Amino acid sequence: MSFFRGITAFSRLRSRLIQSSNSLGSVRGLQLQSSDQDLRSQLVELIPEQQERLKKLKADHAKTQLGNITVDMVIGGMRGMTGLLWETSLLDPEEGIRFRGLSIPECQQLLPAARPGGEPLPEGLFWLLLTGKVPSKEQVDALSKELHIRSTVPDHVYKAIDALPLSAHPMTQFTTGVMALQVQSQFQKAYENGISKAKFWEPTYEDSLNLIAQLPVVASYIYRRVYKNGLAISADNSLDYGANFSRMLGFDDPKMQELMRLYVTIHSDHEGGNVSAHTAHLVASALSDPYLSFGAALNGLAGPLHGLANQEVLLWIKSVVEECGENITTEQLKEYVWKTLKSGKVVPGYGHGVLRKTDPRYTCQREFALKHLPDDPLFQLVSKLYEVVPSILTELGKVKNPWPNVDAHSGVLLNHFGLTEARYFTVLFGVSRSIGICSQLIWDRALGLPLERPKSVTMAWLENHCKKSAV
Ligand code: NMX
Ligand code: MLT
Repeated sequence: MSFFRGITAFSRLRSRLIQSSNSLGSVRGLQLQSSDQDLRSQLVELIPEQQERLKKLKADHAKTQLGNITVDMVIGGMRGMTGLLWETSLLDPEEGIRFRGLSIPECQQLLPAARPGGEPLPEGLFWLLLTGKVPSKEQVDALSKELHIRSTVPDHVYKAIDALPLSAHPMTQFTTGVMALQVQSQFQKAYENGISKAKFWEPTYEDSLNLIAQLPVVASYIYRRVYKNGLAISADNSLDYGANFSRMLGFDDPKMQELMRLYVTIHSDHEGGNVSAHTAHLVASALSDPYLSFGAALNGLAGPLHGLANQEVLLWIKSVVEECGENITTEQLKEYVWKTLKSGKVVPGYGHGVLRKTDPRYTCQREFALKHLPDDPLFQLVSKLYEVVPSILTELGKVKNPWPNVDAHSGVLLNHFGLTEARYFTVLFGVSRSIGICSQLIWDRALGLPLERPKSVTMAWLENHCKKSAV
């Protein structure tokens, strides 16, 4: 154990020395530059017009109805109840997610890529979510550089993670790392120093960029700590966000870099009502800083009905292979699915709270697999499941969406390139989700959105209300 800790400490120091060669002073330099290349300057221009837009909406339509609230919405997890303002993306039940109006295929076509015709750079998606504009390659490259400059993780963060046993779930280690990062919150300091409400968005922006920049470093530290004997790999500042994350995890294959770019792009945002985004938005409405809010979001993401489903899917697929072998017949597969359902479990990766068709995030991962790993046996099993599961879930009679979601596919792609440790998968989801959540948190503060505090009622209140309504 002490040998292990020795290696960890040495490699950690090495990676930190490389990171700290970037001075924080140059971040300020970048931010002060007012040019098209600078994300912050774009926000400075956009914020007043969006504030006016919200003011007008309030003045003209404050009492316009958005539908009726029914009892089943109150006791059924608020499904179908419109109750949140979330600017960065919108989910259509049939068509799937649009990021600032762009579908996933449109993002793949329009956002800058590292290679011609390649997958979008997640930095470009971040720019799009934050500003509503498609950035140029130069703008994205400048943002990549800025994120590198901001990526130095303080020493105490590694120590906080190291205090946990190696057996702690990677998501527990990740949330611990995020809470340790919170010590550097500029929002918290500014609030303590009496910052005016009109300026709240500025330290929120700083915290958000620092958090997004540092998460891959923390996440890969956890991966290397748990699965690779603590041998950390240093960042390469010449690489983009996705490729550098892949490198720090230990994967240099250009196809894996492309997968990471796609993965981080498509998991980033799914409008505001999903558990992680909603949690962050709620917590941030109390003026908790982005670290506190995102830490809370991660705890929701770690649940098996939400982000942990990607772990569950690969473990379940591997259990199918273990029991029935790789050349499983359709009949055997049907039997296995029924066995899962009859034992009171869900089929992971299928179903959704809002979607009513196949998730386009599933479809684009399938296209990636067809292009890069068509013969992978687990990919072929995922394809077979697509033929078998929806009709069984439909037969069950109660499942509103029998089609696959994003998590049904992600694990087999990572597994193909050597990232086989299913328990780690939700951490990757978390790194990506920071991009959507932080983009919206900046707008929450820029628009001055209030404390979130819906009304709750008791069963007795509902019974009385229904009795009175029936008269
Ligand atoms: N397997 C078995 N039963 C299911 C499934 C499934 N994949 N999906 C829904 N059901 C059941 C659900 O448990 C509920 O049963 P009961 O009335 O006995 O409680 C019934 O069908 C109705 O549920 P829905 O209204 O269709 O779904 P809901 O909106 O409540 O839940 C999920 C949505 C995503 C939680 C649910 O579909 C599920 O548990 N899926 C499997 C887990 C999963 O893949 N989660 C990842 C979602 C995406 N993400 O990344 O967050
Ligand atoms: C997500 O990406 O957050 C999931 O698909 C869950 C959801 O949208 O409710």
